[in-house]
Amino acid sequence: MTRDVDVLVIGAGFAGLRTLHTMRGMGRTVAVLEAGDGIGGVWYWNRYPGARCDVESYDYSYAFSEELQQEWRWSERYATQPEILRYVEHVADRFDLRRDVHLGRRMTRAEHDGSRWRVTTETGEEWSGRWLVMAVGNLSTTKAPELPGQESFAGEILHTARWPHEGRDLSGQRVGIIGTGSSGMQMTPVVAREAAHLTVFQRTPNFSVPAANAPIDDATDAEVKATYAQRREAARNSPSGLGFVPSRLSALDATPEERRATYEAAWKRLGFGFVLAYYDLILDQEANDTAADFIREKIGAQVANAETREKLMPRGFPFGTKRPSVDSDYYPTFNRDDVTLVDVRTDPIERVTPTGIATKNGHHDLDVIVLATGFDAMTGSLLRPEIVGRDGRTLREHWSAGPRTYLGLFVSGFPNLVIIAGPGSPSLLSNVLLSIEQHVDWLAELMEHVGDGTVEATPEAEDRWVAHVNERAAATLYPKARSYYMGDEIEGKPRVFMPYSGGVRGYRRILEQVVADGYDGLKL
Ligand code: NA7
Repeated sequence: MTRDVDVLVIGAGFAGLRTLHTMRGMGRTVAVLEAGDGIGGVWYWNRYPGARCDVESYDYSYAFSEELQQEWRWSERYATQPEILRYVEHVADRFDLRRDVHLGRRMTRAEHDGSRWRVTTETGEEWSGRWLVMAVGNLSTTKAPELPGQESFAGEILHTARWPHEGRDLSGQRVGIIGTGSSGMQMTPVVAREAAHLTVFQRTPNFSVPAANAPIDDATDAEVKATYAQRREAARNSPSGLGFVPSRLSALDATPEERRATYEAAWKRLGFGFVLAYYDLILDQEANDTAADFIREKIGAQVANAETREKLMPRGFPFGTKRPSVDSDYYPTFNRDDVTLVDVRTDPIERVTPTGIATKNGHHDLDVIVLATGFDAMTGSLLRPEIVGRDGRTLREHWSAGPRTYLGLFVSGFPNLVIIAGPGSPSLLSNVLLSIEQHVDWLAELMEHVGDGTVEATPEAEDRWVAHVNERAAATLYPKARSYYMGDEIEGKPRVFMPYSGGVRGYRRILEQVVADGYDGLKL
């Protein structure tokens, strides 16, 4: 038996739940299919010790309900995973969302039959919807390298994004962490405090800036809430969707003393926003070098041992072009006697043994190996199921040379298929929660406009948009780094810059213009 709804949403994270709430409010029938056994998406799965958001809590939260944002009390500047999951659960209950969320349903196939999307789940259920909204997240399909000999390991191998729900006590254990992206960097200090010994296997040292995390006191909370509307408006008008005012100054126009003062202030306070300390840090190599030098100096000052310090130095790519981490005490952790750093570029992992990891230069005894190796970013969860559009063409075929979208939302040949915060939109380069809400609101308006009609991007509009996304990226330093923005995280993945780098504000103007031009680029 097929269950029919108007809007079929895939994924019950922040994007899927917001889509459900809004579309239901418009009188549409909605069903959300979620692979996991709980809601929350990335915050349901990523339960490793130390997991936290790198966007401030007040910005990484829904803006659609004034009551919600007034009544929820965040405890820290950067919320931990358990707190964010509690928030998601609260939202689901408060807006009665759960009755339309169907857990444990992984979509394996979707085919457009000329008027509806026919969806099959792993459990063999069939669903259909006039609209298919992919709210699957940018970092949700995990990447776990197959290490030679890993089946022989007598201990446990865990992935940060598939952490056991009952938790895992690491006290007294010898732990190895492979990977030093945000997950590895967040985990390292927390695990070091607990474990008997920690070995960090690093491939590329990345830039990281301090989170300057702190509890939120009542006065701050009251102040933010009294002016929340302005904060949200500032975020919508910013390049990244973060709630502070970005600089309009060039790093190269400042004197060395002025620059240092700016960087010192940014270092203490801005977290991820350090990238915006000057507007040209991501556009100009010389400007970028001034920030990169400053950060290297700061990293160096935190690490006592000269050899370890050198291994931790990010070099060879501009600051910010590979997503920087926002850390709490990552670097000083390497001053501990019970923490070892292995640089796998000079001392590569050769194999996993029953008792640990053998590298070229030695053996590391381990009870637990943690893969903090990240994700098949941006396209992984969109290409894993088979999605078949008009004329039997699959999304995999259509995207064989990299993702192709119009506005990051639509794909030509795939009527009424919508991707929330997809490739070609600000997505991972923005406060993704703000980008999600922007997409859902814009989509709601479009759906009101077309009623029972169909929407599809024209091939010309898609070509134009892909060219525009590439042109914007080419004007930045992003392509200079090997990063998941460029598809470098997976061998053989087409090397194209996937998010839209024109900024949240610029992108919003484009969306507004598309509407003003009668939904230019869309066949209605
Ligand atoms: P990331 O940022 O993709 O980091 C993955 C890390 O794992 C990175 O340091 C990789 O090194 C390393 N890695 C991946 N494969 C290997 C192998 N085979 N051997 C050694 N090291 C490897 O994922 P995260 O989960 O940390 O963070 C994801 C996002 O979550 C983050 O950007 C924030 O937006 C929040 P590499 O750099 O590829 O050399």
